[in-house]
Amino acid sequence: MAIKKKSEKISASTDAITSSLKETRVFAPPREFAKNAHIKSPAQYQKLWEQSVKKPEVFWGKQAKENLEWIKPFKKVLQWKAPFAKWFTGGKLNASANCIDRHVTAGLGNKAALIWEGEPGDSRTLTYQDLLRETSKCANALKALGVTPGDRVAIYMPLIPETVIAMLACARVGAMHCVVFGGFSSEALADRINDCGASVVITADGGYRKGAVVALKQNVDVAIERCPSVSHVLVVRRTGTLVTMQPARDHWWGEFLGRMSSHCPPYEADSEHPLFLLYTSGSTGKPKGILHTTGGYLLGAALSAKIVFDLKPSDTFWCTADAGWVTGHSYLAYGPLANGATIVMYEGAPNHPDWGRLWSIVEKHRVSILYTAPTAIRACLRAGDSWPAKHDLSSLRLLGSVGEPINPEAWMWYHEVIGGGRCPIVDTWWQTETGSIMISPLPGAIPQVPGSATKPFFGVFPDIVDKNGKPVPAGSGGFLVIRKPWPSMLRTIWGDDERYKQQYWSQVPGVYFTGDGARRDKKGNIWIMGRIDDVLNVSGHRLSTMEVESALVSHKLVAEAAVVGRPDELKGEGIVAFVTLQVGFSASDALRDELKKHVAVQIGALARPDDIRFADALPKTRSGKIMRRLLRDVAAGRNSNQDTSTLEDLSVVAALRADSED
Ligand code: 7RM
Repeated sequence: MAIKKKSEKISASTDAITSSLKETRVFAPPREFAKNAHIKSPAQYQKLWEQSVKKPEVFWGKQAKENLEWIKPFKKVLQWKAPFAKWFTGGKLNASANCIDRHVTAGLGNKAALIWEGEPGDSRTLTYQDLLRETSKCANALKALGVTPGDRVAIYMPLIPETVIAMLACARVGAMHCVVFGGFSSEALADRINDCGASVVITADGGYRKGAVVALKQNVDVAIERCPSVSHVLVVRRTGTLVTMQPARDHWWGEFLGRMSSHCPPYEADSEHPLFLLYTSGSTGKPKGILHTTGGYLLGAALSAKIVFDLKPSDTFWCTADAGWVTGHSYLAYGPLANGATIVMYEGAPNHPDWGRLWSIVEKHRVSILYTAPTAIRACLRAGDSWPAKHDLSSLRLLGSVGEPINPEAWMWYHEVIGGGRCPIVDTWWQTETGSIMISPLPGAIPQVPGSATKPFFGVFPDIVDKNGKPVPAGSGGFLVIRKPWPSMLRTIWGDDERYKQQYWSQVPGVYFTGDGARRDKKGNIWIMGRIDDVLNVSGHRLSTMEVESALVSHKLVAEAAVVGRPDELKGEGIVAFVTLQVGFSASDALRDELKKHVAVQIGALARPDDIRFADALPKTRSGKIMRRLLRDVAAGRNSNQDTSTLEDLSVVAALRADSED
């Protein structure tokens, strides 16, 4: 393996985003892996990809027939009245039947569908047969509570099997689920319930997180005081925490489902019948309810799970995402279950009781595919190699990353320390809005380059353009857009078609605007450069914050970094970096200077931070995305009126304000 790294000076540019990351290490798929993979070579990938974008309707029509079970076949693959798409019209199917019943019918009833581990160490395994019984009972319970097709059901749960069961039960009766992350406040929950008008809330008495109990039911009680649409609450007993049950409104899951039949015929949903709503925080204003529908979404999730993770019947697939995030929809639940795989699910924190937890789960359940976020990888890297070293990780054959750009240092650690140098890494770029993976190496076919998401998935036609919509040359940064509709694309923002049009289809007319910056290198590999709102403008040069962060993290003492701009009279924007250090090292003025110099050497003097602030932790959402808009306020010394409902730990911000260089 050739290890070579260099950086180049920044060149002046006004429209494009200047790129300085020059990662040149390449990891070809291991021969054995490629031999057994669904897609085995670059040529095979290239041929299929070209077919898929030249004749998308032929490609997707074939895939939909092969990968999904239809109650009634579809008549037309795509109806496209930009920007509104309808996929597989005339077809009828049920998502829960595709994820469960068809595998039971195929004789896999006794196969483990879901292996779950609670934070305290308790565990449960559900076979496909078990999943069918529990999902059917829950579906009947929803019907008994008055839920009908098209209704909305809010799910506010810890990560326990009932969360997936509840999602599948909604799909079974044709109701839309709206999963709200269990770490969100009652305020955030109420806003989302009110936006979608949910009639039922499914929750638990509590959930375990870092050894403590999160009082979920209590939050629900507070939230629905101002949610007139809610008529019933179904409560799973998880922690035994004392809760108040309001007669007629609140029901214990165990008792209520105990009275239900374990048979529930799946609702025959039109392909475009809504499947779920998932809220994402827009950069401003109220959260957006992203709408996904049945046939297209399920095909996107199922096919990408199969091809990108090279899923085989023998795999044990662990996606560490919470169900409250889109990754928990597509790759914890729908994608792998549609493929009849065995999934692993873990309730708690990665460092409970210590930093060996993830690796002990991999060892115990013989996980073969692990899919997690760079933030978790960096946290584990920071905790040190001694934790994974205590465990047998030889069951792993493939690793995945999602949520943020993965910096080359974290990539290399993941590859060597976790993957033992033998596992390909798929760096998967996608969004809540895209529903499924859009850009990623295929593990048996595409050479991986640390930090690059590499190539588009089948049927995905990305481009990188300037603000006038003109493609930028190779090597230049620009806006990432998608030129053609794809089956798992969002259909609209709930209740707001105008905002949907304006936000995603108007910035560059006629194409889908991702909001991310990216560049393509000479080999055609795509590099995601982060959200365009995060781009810095220093003396007329547009710099990607992510690249300055990557340069900081390449210093051996730095664990994690977040870079933002602050108003600067001379330069337009000055650069402020928030830095956490590796365990055992402390901040000093000397280190501050050293880090500034390090960035200047790595990228160029222009990218040298004006201010570096050391911190114990950075403010993040629970899916691990750094909340830079909050840090911009901290950097500028402003009080913040940002929406902090998605922030994991509010105290982090107070601590950052306290540590100022000036
Ligand atoms: C799946 C998910 C979407 C945003 C997206 C990007 C960032 C996600 C990667 C990535 C670089 C990746 N959905 N992002 N994956 N950036 N490389 N592999 O994260 O809706 O929660 O976020 O996340 O900015 O636009 S999301």
